[in-house]
Amino acid sequence: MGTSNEYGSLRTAILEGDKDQAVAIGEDLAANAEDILEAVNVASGVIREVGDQFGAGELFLPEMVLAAEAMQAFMDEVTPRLEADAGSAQATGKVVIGTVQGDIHSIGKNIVATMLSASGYEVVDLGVNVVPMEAIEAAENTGASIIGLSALMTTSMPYQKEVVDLLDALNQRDDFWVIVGGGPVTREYAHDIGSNGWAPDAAVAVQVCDRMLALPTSPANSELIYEAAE
Ligand code: B12
Repeated sequence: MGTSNEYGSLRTAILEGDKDQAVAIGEDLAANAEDILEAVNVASGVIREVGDQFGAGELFLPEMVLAAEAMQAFMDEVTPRLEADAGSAQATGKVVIGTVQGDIHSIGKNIVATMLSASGYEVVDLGVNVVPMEAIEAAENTGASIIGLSALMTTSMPYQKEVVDLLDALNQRDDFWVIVGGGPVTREYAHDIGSNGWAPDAAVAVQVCDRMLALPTSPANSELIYEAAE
């Protein structure tokens, strides 16, 4: 476990946008933390705090940018350890994942991609600002069975729906499992837009993908999967 002191320093480093300090703490936690996912969850909580302060007008865009850079620098340090710890499963399926159109938030999507690939999935990361048709074509061209869509803004969430609608319109709804997530994306929303899966974090995302692929039903006929099997 990282010490609460170290988590305190990590919090300060991200809040203050201190990249060097975030890298130093990341290095140390990558080498010594017992549970690296716990450290990632702490950092994720801090960057959300920054978002809340931004939303409340208590800090401004340049500060949010610096905090995000510190968070990203921290993630760069700990990602290899995250991969190593989750790793060693056999390949189970192929996923294309991206952040939807109009949205450039990548941190959470990257964590999900890392956890999936460390858990044995072949992951094709389409990056950010992915238009609906691009996601579908990429899934087709790579032979993926799952399309993962991240949205961090209320204004970009409708593009998750658009992917599902397009699959319907193209008569391809049964070809791919769709899983959605990201800060404002609720389980209810995922259900309402006809997604197959939803997860609040990366660990659950892996479990939901495992469950979707094990289902006897086809995507068009499945209920929303949103948690690990009991
Ligand atoms: C960091 C950040 C940024 C960084 C992004 C850096 C980067 N490379 O990603 C920067 C500074 C660049 C940025 C820019 C902007 N941002 Co911003 N940003 C954030 C912030 C603070 C944190 C997001 C984050 O990284 N969270 C940490 C990660 C780990 O959590 P997560 O993304 O939720 O991911 C986890 C789960 O959701 C889930 N998950 C995520 N994706 C997926 C996908 C699948 C398939 C599954 C199953 C699960 C899953 O698993 C993840 C891991 O556990 C949020 C605040 C917030 N509460 O989200 C605002 C926030 C999202 N941003 C916001 C805004 C407004 C903007 C800007 C428009 C600001 C501006 N005026 O320019 C621009 C957006 C430009 C654009 N077109 O996209 C608003 C959005 C409001 C809205 N409309 O909904 C927020 C909510 C801040 C706020 N309170 O106002 N931002």
